[in-house]
Amino acid sequence: MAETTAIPIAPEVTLLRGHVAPTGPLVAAIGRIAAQAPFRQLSTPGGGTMSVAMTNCGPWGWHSDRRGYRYVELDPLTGARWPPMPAPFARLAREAAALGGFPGFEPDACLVNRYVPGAQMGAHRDWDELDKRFPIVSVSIGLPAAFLWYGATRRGRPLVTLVEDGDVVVWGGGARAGFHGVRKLQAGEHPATGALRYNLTFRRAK
Ligand code: MD3
Ligand code: FE
Repeated sequence: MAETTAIPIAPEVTLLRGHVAPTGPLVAAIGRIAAQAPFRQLSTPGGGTMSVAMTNCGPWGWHSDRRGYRYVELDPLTGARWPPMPAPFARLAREAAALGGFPGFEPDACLVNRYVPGAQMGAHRDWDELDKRFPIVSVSIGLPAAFLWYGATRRGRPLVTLVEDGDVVVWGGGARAGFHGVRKLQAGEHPATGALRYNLTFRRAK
């Protein structure tokens, strides 16, 4: 959708509202990924369990356990490589990054997050990637959620942006180091996903 409006929500953070429509094909592709690499709730170094369930596709997958956060080539659950990144995923990430001001983005990792009502993501920054010059592209699917943007520190009141099915957020440059999170998902029904929200996070890990 080349006609998408690019809405700057913070310096070097761009919201492409409704960029993906319909999202049904993405949901179908997520189903095929999860058939090979099931969703799981990861442990954190602090000993907690994340409320968001995750899986990955592409050469590198993000993983967390008692030992820390890192990218792995093999799914620790199955011992197999992560499912390949579907060509339409890579194309979507590349085109969205360009619209957000970051041409030439070739992701090698796609983290798939699955939120049930009550699931949330606390303030953090994405910092496990080797080269911080690459942007990050996030695609929201299904139930709406409140994105929280804290910026340079996790203190203070975040900027709140409601993200809905088909919305894409691109951030890079100085915003690459920004703290962000997702507010607790509210219950609801969405035609594409039922009672769920998915988020695809495209990154260049290595
Ligand atoms: C830009 N995932 O997996 S993308 C992650 O919805 C992660 O699952 C989030 O953060 C998710 O590491 C969202 C990141 C994000 C969050 C809030 C923002 C980007 C933002 C708020 C404003 C601008
Ligand atoms: Fe993040």
